[in-house]
Amino acid sequence: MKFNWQGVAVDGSARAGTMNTAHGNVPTPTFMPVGTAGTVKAMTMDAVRATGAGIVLGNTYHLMLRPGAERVQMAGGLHRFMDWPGPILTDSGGFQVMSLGALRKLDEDGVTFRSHLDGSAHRLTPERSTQIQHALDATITMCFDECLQLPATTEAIAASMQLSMRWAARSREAFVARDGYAQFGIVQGGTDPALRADSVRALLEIGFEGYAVGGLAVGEGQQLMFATLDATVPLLPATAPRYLMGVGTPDDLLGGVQRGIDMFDCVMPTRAGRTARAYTGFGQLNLRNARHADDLGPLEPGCACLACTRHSRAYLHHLFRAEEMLGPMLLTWHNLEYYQSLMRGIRAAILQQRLESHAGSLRRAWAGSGA
Ligand code: PRF
Ligand code: ZN
Repeated sequence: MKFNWQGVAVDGSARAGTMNTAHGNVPTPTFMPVGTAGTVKAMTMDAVRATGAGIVLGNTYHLMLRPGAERVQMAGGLHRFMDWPGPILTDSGGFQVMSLGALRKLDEDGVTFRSHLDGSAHRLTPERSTQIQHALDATITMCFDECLQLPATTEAIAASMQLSMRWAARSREAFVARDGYAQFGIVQGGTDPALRADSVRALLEIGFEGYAVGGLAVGEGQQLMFATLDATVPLLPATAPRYLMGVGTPDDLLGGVQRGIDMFDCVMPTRAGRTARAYTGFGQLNLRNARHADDLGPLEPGCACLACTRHSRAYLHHLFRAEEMLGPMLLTWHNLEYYQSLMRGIRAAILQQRLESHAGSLRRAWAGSGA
């Protein structure tokens, strides 16, 4: 079978569709839980499945350092190793290496860096990153790119984007095509519309199965991020999936879908869950707060997750105060359930051509403090 994305409905710039892959089909728009080190932190894969997730993300950087890509390959690939038979997208390692700051050295050929685990020296190039992602058996492989820290001068952003485009061409050369598998190019260019357009042109010239928008959610703020999407997404082919990397809050996801994005990933729901912060339809709340100590009601009425169907806010509050590991487990489950149900609701609204009014009700409910 071929990898592809098929549109089902359009509502304004938003699209609902199906992404078909070697490891199963994914309804879009979709949110990909982050499984950095071969695990969605604090979750069993059955629990991840139960939230309705269709695809998860893995990381080249972390898995190459531990346990090692070839070891995962010997274990039958990442799908079998982590017990996720569905599609897996792996990030290329470029972004993760950059966030190490002083521990790296970048040249035309690639990046040399020191492991955050033991200080050992490693090198990533477009070729090596692509090989590692193949060894992991990633369904979707990402190009090796540089994600520049903003703010930066236009000259620095242009030079970085052009390097990423040369690396994209080398990543494509190293990609071994197989039925149902894909490689996505990554648009860079900061918040400069002209550089973004240049980057899109360069990637279209190479040709990929899908396109990601990188280099955003790096401190520029939601307004500039949305403006950059407005200038970038319409230039991408209507027939290919579009992925906004490392984004975001529920409101970011909604705004991204309204601008034509199909795929998202972010550590927010999992990381927040480990630190007692819950995402709900009525905004965020912190379960460590004393006002929950005697609240025997559910965290979020109507939520299908284990935390909400079987436990009270008082119990969740107790678990976090006592530093019991079930607290992070239950709240991660809730947050992932919230993100998946958010995407299901958005998709249903697109199918019924009522995304605008659905977005209005979501935003009003987030803003009201019914928590
Ligand atoms: N590039 C890659 N991964 C990423 C990003 C990027 O620009 C971002 C940007 N927020 C998140 N993850 N390869
Ligand atoms: Zn819940």
